[in-house]
Amino acid sequence: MKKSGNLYALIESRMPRDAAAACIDTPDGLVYSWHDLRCGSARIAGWLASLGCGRDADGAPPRIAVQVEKSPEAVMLYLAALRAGFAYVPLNTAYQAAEIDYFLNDVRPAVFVCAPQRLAELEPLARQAGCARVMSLGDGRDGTLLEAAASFADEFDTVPRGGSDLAAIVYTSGTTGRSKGAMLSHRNLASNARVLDEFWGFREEREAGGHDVLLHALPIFHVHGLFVALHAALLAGAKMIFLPRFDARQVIAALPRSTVFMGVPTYYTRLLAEEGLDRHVCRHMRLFISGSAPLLPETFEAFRRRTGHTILERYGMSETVMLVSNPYFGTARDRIAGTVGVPLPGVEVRVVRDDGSRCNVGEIGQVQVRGPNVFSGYWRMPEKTAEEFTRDGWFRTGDLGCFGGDGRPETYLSLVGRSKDLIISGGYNVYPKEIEGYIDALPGVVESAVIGLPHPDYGEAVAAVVVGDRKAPPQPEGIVERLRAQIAHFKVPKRVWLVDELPRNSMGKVQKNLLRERYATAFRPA
Ligand code: MLC
Repeated sequence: MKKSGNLYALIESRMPRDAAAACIDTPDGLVYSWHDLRCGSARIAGWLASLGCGRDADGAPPRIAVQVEKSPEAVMLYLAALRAGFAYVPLNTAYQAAEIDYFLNDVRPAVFVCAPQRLAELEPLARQAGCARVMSLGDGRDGTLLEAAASFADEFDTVPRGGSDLAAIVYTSGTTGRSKGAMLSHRNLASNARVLDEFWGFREEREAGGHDVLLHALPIFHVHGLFVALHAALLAGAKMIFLPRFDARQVIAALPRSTVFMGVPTYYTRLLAEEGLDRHVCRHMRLFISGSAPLLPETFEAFRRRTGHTILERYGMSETVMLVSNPYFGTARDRIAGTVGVPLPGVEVRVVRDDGSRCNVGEIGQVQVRGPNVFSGYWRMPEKTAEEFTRDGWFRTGDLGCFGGDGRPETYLSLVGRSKDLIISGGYNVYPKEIEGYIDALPGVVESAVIGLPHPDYGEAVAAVVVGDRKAPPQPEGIVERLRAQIAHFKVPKRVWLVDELPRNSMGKVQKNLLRERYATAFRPA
């Protein structure tokens, strides 16, 4: 029989022989075994399969959109979606109704699962978007989904899928203001998970008889927490200490029982702010990984001094999962601050000039990527997809960088900026264009410019410079209040300034660089 390309088949093949072994530990003392994970996901997959949802006319598998709090049952739901052949669409728990409405109308899911307390608000939106089944799942093993799944068998024959079949759609905010769904296949996810298993030493640890324990503190609605951290643990057959959210003290309390930790730079700066972080609590750790935003060399150095551990920085994005990483094997000196490391095995990365020719060592250009990890395109946006790929099949990441330079090895990539206007706040991507659209629609606003400014906690924070109507100007507090009623709070500017006009160049383009200079020290004093 041909081997299924379903990612779950790979995950299942790696589960420890001892199915009673612990797979997930929660802070409230619950322990889920691998057997629990398999049976729980089988029951939900059984329920999903019983709905009889087929593919769309264009061959797209049915979608399941999910906006739930982090819990072991949410992991089961993700695995169940893979097993039943659905494409999984995770949604940030911070999204408000208008944002959810957009995603549901764009992705047209057959099933929508949300938190029990949001069911009354979101169910009508989902129904209007043509969604036949709206269920709830809480973080205390509550909600209608588990009730519905309870009567299904705890065995399920995973639906065979080809490697190129769609496994997940991850929404990334759009440069034009409209979010785009990055389509990831079973092969994209499986190839990346296999590569990381080797590259970050999980395999070596396993084969040497070690027992990795992943301290999982990331949200599971983004690539980092879902596909990088979760897949790493599942493929390694490693236990996870599963924290519902990042809390620096809770992480420090769990570190002595852990071997691997993954986080965004904000996690590391917050850990460093705690006295309890020292070499002793890290004594069983073998690896700290950072990604999703630039890690400042100060943080890298301070962490090394305090804990004796050298953070491994890597580079990824929703469209490509992981593409470049500092090495795990070798000496600590091989992990170089200010670089994101070398292309992962099987992944090709190039830095090119505007005319497409390759840059020299140390020369800054556009970073492009090709490989089995790279997504196939944006959900039902063929023009956008075409724009983001070169004719010879390389994906334009939108990041600017260089190989080598400043005495660094020429195989190491450093990122130095972005060609797309993007803010990364605490590891969340925020596209100024989207926020400007909301601000410009407010009464009394003539126009606005949204910028990212250095911030001690979030790395960058969202801020807005607004030109108001001279006769009836808006108040900055009023703008913030109105935005908070409409969009996820992490996207709402932390500061708003009213100005008479925005600086423009001779072409009429707003000079955001001048605004970033003018307000540079607003959050982070010089
Ligand atoms: C929360 N808030 C933020 C924020 N997170 N504001 C700006 N930026 C952020 N990142 C705001 C909330 O809106 C809220 O505002 C207030 O802070 C408190 O909310 P909270 O949920 O209690 O916040 P906190 O626990 O402090 O969260 C901060 C954080 C979190 C850093 C722990 O943002 C986080 O876990 N970030 C990780 C993001 C992540 O996983 N990124 C991976 C993307 S994948 P108010 O006004 O309501 O009080 C990717 C690809 C790759 O990029 O390579 O990995």
